[in-house]
Amino acid sequence: MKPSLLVLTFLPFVASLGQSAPRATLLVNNLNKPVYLSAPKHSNDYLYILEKEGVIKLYERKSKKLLKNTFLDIRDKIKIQMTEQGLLGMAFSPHFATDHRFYLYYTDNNGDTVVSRYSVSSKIKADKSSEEILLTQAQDFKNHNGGWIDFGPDGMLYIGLGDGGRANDTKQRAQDLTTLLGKILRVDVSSEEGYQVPADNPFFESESARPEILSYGLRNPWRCSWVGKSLIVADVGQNAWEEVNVVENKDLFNANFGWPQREGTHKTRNQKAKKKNLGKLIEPVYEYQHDGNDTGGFSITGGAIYNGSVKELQGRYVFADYVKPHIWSAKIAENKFTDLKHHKADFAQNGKEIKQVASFASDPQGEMYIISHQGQIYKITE
Ligand SMILES: [Ca+2]
Ligand SMILES: [Ca+2]
Repeated sequence: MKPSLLVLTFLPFVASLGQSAPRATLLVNNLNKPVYLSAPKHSNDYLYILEKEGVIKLYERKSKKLLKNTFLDIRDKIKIQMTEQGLLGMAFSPHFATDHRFYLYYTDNNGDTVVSRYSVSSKIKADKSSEEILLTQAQDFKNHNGGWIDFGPDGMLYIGLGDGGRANDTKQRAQDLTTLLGKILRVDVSSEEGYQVPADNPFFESESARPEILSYGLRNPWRCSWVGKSLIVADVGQNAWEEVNVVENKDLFNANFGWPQREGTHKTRNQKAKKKNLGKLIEPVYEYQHDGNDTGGFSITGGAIYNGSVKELQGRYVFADYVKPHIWSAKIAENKFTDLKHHKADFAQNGKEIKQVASFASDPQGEMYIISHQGQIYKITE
């Protein structure tokens, strides 16, 4: 072979080194309706996998195996009558290494929302008897339960609740400041017991609003994530528009995400929705329509900014549609959402798309996982 041909032959290989396509590698199979996973900050030993019916399983990263021992089983506290109910969210204390505490969001035997605090006996065993219920919220209907909880950059616990359920926010909860439904809450859980409302919460001194409320006008925030000091909120639409919002922490205070007067950027015909609040209206940075195209879908699953080892995805927001087998990524910068890419082919398993993506989650090292409600956890790899 002539030297020049040799160079040419190797060029495509060299070029592909810089931008190899992302892949999804199956990590765990045969789970029972997984919805999320989490791990304490800085840890690298286990992934804590949430199964909706109320079990938290442990994936040991070193042995690449699911442990037989379950971390926690609270199936007796949960009764699922509809798919959006169950054990939905988990957040480890930012000081887990010293306080050994974590937080759960679930719907209970009555279908009502519970946010509670637990402590652990060891890294692989939660102390079930340690449960301290921090918050409860009666649910009107079985759907739209939200379920995201996470600590913010300010050390406060943030909690996302849906509007209670059914259609058109029929009970007008999302704009009603006397209920936690349809809201993002912000509370301080750093004390030994209970929680405090931070004095800078917008309704801290109000007598007519719940002081835990930070933002309102949400239909069913199904997965939010922090990027620096901004929160990315994916709100599930009704029958027309799915939306992504990016809001700086300071702008979340008294923010109105628009529901039920708006679905995405569009005015609804919801005549009953007379209740309104005057806070800053948040316009989504992205919305997609209910259709069968590659850019459409029927129920958004919010993701996160990818911070793992695959160069092509770094700094991009990865998200999905639950009903359609779409996984996308896009750039989000200065409130502009650009360069949408479909990863259908990249993440396919033997030619089959990953279906029913319930959540994305990242480990403390930044690698991202795709959680399929059908029972699989995939890791995004090169
Ligand atoms: Ca509900
Ligand atoms: Ca909205």
